Amino acid sequence: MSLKQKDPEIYNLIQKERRRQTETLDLIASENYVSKEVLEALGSILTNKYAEGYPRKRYYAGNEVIDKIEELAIERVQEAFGLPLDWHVNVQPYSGSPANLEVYNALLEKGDTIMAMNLDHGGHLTHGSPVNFSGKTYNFVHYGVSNKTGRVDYMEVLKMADRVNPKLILCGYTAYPREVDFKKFREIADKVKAIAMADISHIGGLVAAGVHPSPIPFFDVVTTTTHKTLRGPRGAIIMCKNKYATAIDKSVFPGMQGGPHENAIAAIAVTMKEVKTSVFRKYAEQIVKNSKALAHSLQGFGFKLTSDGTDNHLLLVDLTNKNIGGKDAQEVLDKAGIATNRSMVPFDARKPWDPSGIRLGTAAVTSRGMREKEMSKIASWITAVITDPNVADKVRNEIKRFTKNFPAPGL
Ligand code: DSN
Repeated sequence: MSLKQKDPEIYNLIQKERRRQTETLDLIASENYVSKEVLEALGSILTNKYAEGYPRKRYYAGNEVIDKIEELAIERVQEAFGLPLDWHVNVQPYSGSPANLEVYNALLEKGDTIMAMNLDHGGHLTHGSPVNFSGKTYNFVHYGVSNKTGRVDYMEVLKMADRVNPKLILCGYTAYPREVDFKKFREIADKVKAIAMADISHIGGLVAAGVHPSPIPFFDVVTTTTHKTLRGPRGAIIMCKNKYATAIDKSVFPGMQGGPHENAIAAIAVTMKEVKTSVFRKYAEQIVKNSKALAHSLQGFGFKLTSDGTDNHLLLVDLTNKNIGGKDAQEVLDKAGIATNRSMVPFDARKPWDPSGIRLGTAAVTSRGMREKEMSKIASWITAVITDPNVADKVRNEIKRFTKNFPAPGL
């Protein structure tokens, strides 16, 4: 029996969501469309299997095939990220938040000092927010961006590191539009003998494709989710130098997780095969071209961007000169068929529930084959809707017609 026959309620809701994803523009910087092959692996019978442990050392019977799948996923991650031989991979974290907590749990004691980016300047909840387990357990000290350039001020980071003597320096952002100088972070970490950890969840696909510099030559531990620019299933990977491998593996299982989701791990393997292709490299290059084109067009329409532009897949629009807050902007754009998310901007005078900015990303629309020309069209729709919210319904109809020419993968 099909899902449609057996559970029409859920089937119909999935169809409704499919329609929404098809007929709207997804500019949420952390979202993407997976291929139908990734979906196939994710929806496979692998979800039936318990495989607590690691390949060749499981606590349940019947894992011969599962071992091969997990080993293949690990091998493909090594190839996709060009990992040196003395690096180790764990593909079991359920998602980015557990992956980060698993690394802290492996390498730190409660109360240890970690330096990370301020959440309001583009950090993440698991980078020491006081409402998150990370902030409640460790002593996070936050650096931010310069109020002049909107970029990380490496001199300030160095001074802070000297002052607070962190055990770990974390470099990784959810709303930072500029290239990260991983070498500089390494130099700072070396000066204070800290572990250097990068969370490349947002830029993972750009790093694997060589479109953004990689932290791997300089860092000790790297985490990434697999569903943003990497365009894979929801999940995460921890990559680390061999000397941290045992502690990290133990922290993932049995420390913080039980049975790994082997259907997701198979889908990660499929993703990594896609990532290693020249088609993916071109895709990653186009993401950045599209981001720059969108930034350029929006600036032409008078929008202010933090750091004055972008080097990666995202841009952060500061709406303070536009007579609209981030919450209302997100809502009216959503009504017009443009999905974005509101975001704090550095030194924001407003609060997270209704901040001054919106964050835009080009990974998903680039997956639909859109290019620079389409970015300028999108910028003019954004401008029209922000200037006069009454045009939202008209724009929604235009976007519905427009998206027909750009079928989304997997839909
Ligand atoms: N929620 C993700 C994002 O939107 O950036 C990060 O976890």
